[in-house]
Amino acid sequence: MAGSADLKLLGTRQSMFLQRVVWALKLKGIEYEFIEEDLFNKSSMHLKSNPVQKTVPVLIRGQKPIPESKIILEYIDETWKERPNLPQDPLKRAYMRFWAKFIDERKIMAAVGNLKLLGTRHSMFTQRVVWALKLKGIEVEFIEEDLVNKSLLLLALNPVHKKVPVLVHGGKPIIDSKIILEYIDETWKERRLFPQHPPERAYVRFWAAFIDDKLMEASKKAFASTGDDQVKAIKSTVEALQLLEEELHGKKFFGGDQEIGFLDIVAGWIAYWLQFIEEIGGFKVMDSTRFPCLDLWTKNFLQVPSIEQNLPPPDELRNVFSAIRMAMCPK
Ligand SMILES: N[C@@H](CCC(=O)N[C@@H](CS)C(=O)NCC(=O)O)C(=O)O
Repeated sequence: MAGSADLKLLGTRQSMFLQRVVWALKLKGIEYEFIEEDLFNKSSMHLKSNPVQKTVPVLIRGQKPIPESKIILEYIDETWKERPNLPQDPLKRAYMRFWAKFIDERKIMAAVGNLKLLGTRHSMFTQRVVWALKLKGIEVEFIEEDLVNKSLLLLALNPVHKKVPVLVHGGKPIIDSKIILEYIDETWKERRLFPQHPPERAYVRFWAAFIDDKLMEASKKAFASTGDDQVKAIKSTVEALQLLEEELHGKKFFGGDQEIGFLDIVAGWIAYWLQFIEEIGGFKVMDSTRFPCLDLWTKNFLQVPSIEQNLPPPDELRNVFSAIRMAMCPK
């Protein structure tokens, strides 16, 4: 193998800029030592090797650091000449540099421009954000993600969880649907989704956490299991639904009698996705006799225009859930 024993590459594994350098080194069969950096706690080697921009990747050869992915690619190509990646002709090299600069500055940066939402149409978490934006009349550019083949943009914006939804506002990513809902409500104050008083705000946050952590987790287990495990998970789902039924008692919406709010949006998957989770998972928990308040709430919630007009098609959901169930419970 070519390369040098003192070739070090500083970076973070999720970074698309790091991967460019990894690919170039691999293509040329060059050995190197990879040093994972923590961008929240930059090492002294990192800060010393790129004191100007303090970014990674940085390639260090001997004692000499080379920062910036595109500059590193050129350095690699000029140093190890086997399997050249850059054209030899100066005009073609100039064109290549032009387009490489364009891709970094215009394409990636444009994608993280004003207000974008990375998500998938079938995702109940993504849809929470879509509904909130619609209710407030805010336009967003929707970027459909393929979760089987996640985009570099998603990995760069949400390197920790690599999940959708991600809202990008003014170039800054906001992650996790419930956090995004709070962000939206704090940023665009028309048509408030949250109550105004701190105790009520704390209260809706509590129930939102209950919906995701208890009810959704239990129904996910019921969906992804069979036999005794499924029976146990169904029981937990019903118990959680019962608590929610009691919470809703006497109200049209979780957010009050007039209009839907944060908690209705978080609970929205119960009104629509749950029926497909039940159908494909082969179990039944919702019924109007057992949960009359939730049943009525479902009907009212699905009639709200911003919700009704923004639901994924049933067949699409059936296909998605069938594929997941098949992967989890193959038979
Ligand atoms: N707690 C997160 C959950 C998001 C989530 O689980 N998103 C799914 C799509 S429905 C995802 O991106 N999955 C990709 C993966 O797990 O790799 C939120 O509320 O935003």
